[in-house]
Amino acid sequence: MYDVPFTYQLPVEGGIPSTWDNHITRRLSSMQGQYLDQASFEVMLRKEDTLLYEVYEIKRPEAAGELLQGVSIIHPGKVGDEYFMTKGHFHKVLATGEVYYCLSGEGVMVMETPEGEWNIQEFHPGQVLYVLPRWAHRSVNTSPTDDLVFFFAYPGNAGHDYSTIEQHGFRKLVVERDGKPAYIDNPRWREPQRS
Ligand code: M6P
Ligand code: ZN
Repeated sequence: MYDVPFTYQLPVEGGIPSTWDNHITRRLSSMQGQYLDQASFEVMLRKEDTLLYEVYEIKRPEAAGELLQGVSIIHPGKVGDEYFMTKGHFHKVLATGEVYYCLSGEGVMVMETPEGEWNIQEFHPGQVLYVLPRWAHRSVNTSPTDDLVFFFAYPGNAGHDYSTIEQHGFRKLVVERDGKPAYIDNPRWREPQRS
């Protein structure tokens, strides 16, 4: 980890940064219960524990004031009709946002607040996406053929809270209908408990 300001290269082609510290890989087996079509999930998993997405992280202290950054690559594919996607998370420190810059591919970011408000934004190359504080986020690759590649940065103290999404998923699912992405209601989703 550097203790002086630094630069690195981020090639649009391929999208792997010239310097990185962690290479995280997420396979089908880590998405148990997250895809709607459980039968297709089981059939796929029996054949192969497919690589769904990868993250190249540039390590920084997990402290307020720092910015954690890196590149995510989501591979193309579907489980049943549902496109490959990240697990998705709220930030542990809810009042922290995240910025994304799409390098290549096509996809969407599915977002929602703890109150159940939802929002979906498209990713196209060259596009910046800002996830506001409090919004959970999951990226989805809607291309039948190409990787979705984007740069991200978020506050060092944000942390990841996966448990809420693991229980009920996001309110909206992104599925293929007539060869195109469509947003449908997630039958597993539950109205948040209000106190
Ligand atoms: C983005 C960032 C990372 C995150 C990655 C994978 O690139 O938000 O912090 O780890 O997506 O998403 P997830 O952690 O939800 O699997
Ligand atoms: Zn995040």
